[in-house]
Amino acid sequence: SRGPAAEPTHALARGPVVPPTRSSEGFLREFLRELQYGQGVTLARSSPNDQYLAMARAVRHYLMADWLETARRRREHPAKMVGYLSAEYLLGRQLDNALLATDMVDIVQEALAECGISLDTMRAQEVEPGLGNGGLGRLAACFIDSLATLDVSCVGYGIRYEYGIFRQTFVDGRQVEVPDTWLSFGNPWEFPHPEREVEVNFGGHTEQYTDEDGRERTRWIPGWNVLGVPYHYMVPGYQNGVVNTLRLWSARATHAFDLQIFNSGDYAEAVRAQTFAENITKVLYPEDSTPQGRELRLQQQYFFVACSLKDYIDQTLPPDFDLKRLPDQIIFQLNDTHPVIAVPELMRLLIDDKGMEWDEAWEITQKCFAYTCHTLLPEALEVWPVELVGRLLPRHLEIIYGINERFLEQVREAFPGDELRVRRMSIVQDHPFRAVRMAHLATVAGAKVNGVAELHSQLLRDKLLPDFAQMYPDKFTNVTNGVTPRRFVRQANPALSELISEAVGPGWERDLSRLSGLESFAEDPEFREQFRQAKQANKERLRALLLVRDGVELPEGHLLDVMVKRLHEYKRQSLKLLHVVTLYESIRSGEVAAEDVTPRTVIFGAKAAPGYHMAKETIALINAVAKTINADPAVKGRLAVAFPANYNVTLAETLIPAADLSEQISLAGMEASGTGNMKFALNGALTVGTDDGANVEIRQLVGDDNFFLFGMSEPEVAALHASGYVPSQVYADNPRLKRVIDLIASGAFTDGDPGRVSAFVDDLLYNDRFMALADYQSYIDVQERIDAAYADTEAWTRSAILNVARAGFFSSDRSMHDYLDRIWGAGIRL
Ligand code: Z16
Repeated sequence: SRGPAAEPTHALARGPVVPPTRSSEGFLREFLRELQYGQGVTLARSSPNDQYLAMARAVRHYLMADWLETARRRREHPAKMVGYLSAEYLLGRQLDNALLATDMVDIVQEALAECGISLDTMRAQEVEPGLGNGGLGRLAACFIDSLATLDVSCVGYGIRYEYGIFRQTFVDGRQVEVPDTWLSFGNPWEFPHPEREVEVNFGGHTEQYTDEDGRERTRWIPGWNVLGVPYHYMVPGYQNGVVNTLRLWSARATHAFDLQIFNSGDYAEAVRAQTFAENITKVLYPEDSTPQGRELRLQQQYFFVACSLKDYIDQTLPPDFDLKRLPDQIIFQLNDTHPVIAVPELMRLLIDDKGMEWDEAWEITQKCFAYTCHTLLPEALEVWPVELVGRLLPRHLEIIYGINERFLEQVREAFPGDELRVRRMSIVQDHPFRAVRMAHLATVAGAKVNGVAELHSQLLRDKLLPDFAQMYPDKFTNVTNGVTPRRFVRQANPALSELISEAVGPGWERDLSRLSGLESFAEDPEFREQFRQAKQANKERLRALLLVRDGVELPEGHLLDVMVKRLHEYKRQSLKLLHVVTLYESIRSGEVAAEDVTPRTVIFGAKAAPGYHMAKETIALINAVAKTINADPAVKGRLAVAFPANYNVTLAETLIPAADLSEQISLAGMEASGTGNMKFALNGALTVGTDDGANVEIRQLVGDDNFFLFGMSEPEVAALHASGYVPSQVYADNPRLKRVIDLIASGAFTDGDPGRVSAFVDDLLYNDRFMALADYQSYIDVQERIDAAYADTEAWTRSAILNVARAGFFSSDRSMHDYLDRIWGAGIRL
């Protein structure tokens, strides 16, 4: 039961939650109380960490009344809720976000100044929660931000990894991973709720039994279990008094387990069991766009969805709730296949725990889930070996078989005699090994299936899941990704934000379509000058950061050319590197005079999955090339390469606003959407890109004159594949490309050692799965056009402003409206 034992008698105890006074003195009081009573130190004796923790908690106070009020409102006026199920949330730092949401920056700055503390020092204390890999995790963070800003009822469910995405370091230019100990200095942004723990079962077997009503039923006799403890995070809307909740689960050993072993007298065994249980949420799998088929990962997936469903059904819904009405109350959005085991889990809950019949349970389940696919790489779709699922989740495997049997019956009915189709569509594959295809399960169970950009959704229908699109044409839809303008424009780019506010008036952060009001300012020379000054200020900010962060000294006055994203072959950092070496080689060989070259600094940022060999080779080569180029007086002042280690959300916030050129050069048909591409355009960088993912929509919106398109289109890629692609032929036929590859292969960048580059070079020449060589000449040509275009400062600035003016579509608020219209449906209150 909740609440006090007796009615409170004092007025203070009855009254509503009173937020602290919104003034610098009010904040100072909260801060000092937290410092003295919370941290137990005086200001004079406090460390920067003490100060940071105290001030973060003080900021938290200003959100608390809204959080409690939002929760009360949602309880008392229950509307349909979005349960966002995601194994990753790449949140980025929380302090600035909270200050912006509460509009407290000035107040806090003033209060801290009275204590001799700088807000920037406090900002720098925070270690960002890196509970995600890249695009997918950051998208989840943007979406929950937007839902709070739109006042949509949403709970984000996920995993509180003790170690997030690894910290990347370079040793002799090679990537070395260091654990991300983000919790080691304390986390002021989380609220543990051990009293809301839930039990999660694993292993064991199933058995048939006859219940009191004489019905034949199945029950699961688990082999072991763990506890899930929820940690709550505030998700504030933008200055609207709404605070939603992110609920991340942490694994603990069960008490029963402890006690049992303790009673057996084996203390060491009891501690081992504890460690075993807590391993489940120990670490984030550092894979982006490629699945890791490890047992612990399936444990993580089941762990967090089982916790989330149980929490929702048993703790969030009223006790007497009629589960037939579940689809009126909740839609679970499946962020990729990672949470798809929630489908058989809901079936199990409804049938085994709540006593429902299969057909009724299935009807409900099909209305409660929708699935977002984020990839096109066939090997990136998760499959779980039947043997593993059967051992870890025997009841779920039975249910999956049950779903599949009924589904395949429908396929046979719709397409009689087409057994090949049946095999293609089956949720359970036989070859190359027996396994559950999670994307098929999600597609069969989901009320809707969406891709993340127009092109991606089309290819999803036509290439990845064509049989399903044919059978369920109405299931498939598109929602183009978006990014939150609060973090990625307002917070990351104060200089540009001020200009925007002056031009279009305040409030654009909430309605990004209003950026179109900038359109006419592109023709105003004075505005263009101010725009350039803002870009310049951002470059200086980046310069200062890279100097202290990485000891890197950026040259001044250069075109800043930025490629930041996970290291993946399909994204083609290799192609960018070929361009860099081409520039270098053409100056060195005297083909072009150094003074005729547009000065350019190329910045890379990329983490490689620790087990991804080719990606790590590429990182080593980028660092080797950078070292050579930066030390060569022949190109000094004309070409520089920087590769700051450990690209993350925090670095992105300084890097993206400073960029002139955004590199989005994946092989067409490979990048589902991209979201970095949107952040750059919104910050006034021009894109050089292929016709891939959301680049297509960016180009359509900003216009061909303000976008540098190059490379094959997706149909051209398919045609080249079909006709047989021979990269070594491309190399042999293009003298310039040959010179560049030969230079790399000679060891010119690796102290004369060709052995250190042979894996990279051999792959390009004899494999080149993502056709970097096929797009090479087109890429070099477009980069030459870029050099010329950048020299025309006024025209470049006009294009940059038009990028900002025309990119308002890429707000994640718009994405949320699309989910509401196309997927989540009526019942969700706006
Ligand atoms: C991921 O970050 C993405 C796809 C995926 O299957 C798995 C992970 Cl961890 C990315 C896509 O590669 C990217 O194109 C897209 O913009 C992003 O997800 C968000 O949809």
